[in-house]
Amino acid sequence: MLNKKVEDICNRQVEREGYSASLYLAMASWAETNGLSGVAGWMYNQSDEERGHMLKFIKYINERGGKAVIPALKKPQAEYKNVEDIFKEVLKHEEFITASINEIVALTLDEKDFNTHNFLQWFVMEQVEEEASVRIILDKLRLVGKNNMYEFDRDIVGLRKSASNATNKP
Ligand code: OFO
Repeated sequence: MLNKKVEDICNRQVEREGYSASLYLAMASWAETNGLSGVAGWMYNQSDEERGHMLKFIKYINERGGKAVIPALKKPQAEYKNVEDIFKEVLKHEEFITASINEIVALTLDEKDFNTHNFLQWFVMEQVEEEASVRIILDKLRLVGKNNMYEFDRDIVGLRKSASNATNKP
């Protein structure tokens, strides 16, 4: 049975994962309406993954005798300067999510909730992978510069998370 503190912080994460899904949908929509179908595809995919993360938390909370609360989500930013601006925002957001997951991990140790601690290990690894994949994209963006967005948009299709981490999936 989840204690109230752990249940509440897991519900906070339901909201944060849901917001991640919305944020990446907003970015997908921006990219799609700016002729960047490769970037849009990456963002749609990422949004689906985030919904998967939210579902993992919802199901875990309910399975452990808590009650998952489906939150209202704040409206994500709709306009962006350019693709680099978008991916810088993605990295900032993922770093925030990593810190958020780490806070839950720390609480589970304080509360001696080793089941939830174990459940969270998948997310700890996922965050390493997500941050790394966005940093690779930002490096590539710096290399291509602003003038070769056509090529970048085509290449990003191959820049999904590395195959070596393919087992770390929801
Ligand atoms: Fe982007 O990993 Fe969940 O939020």
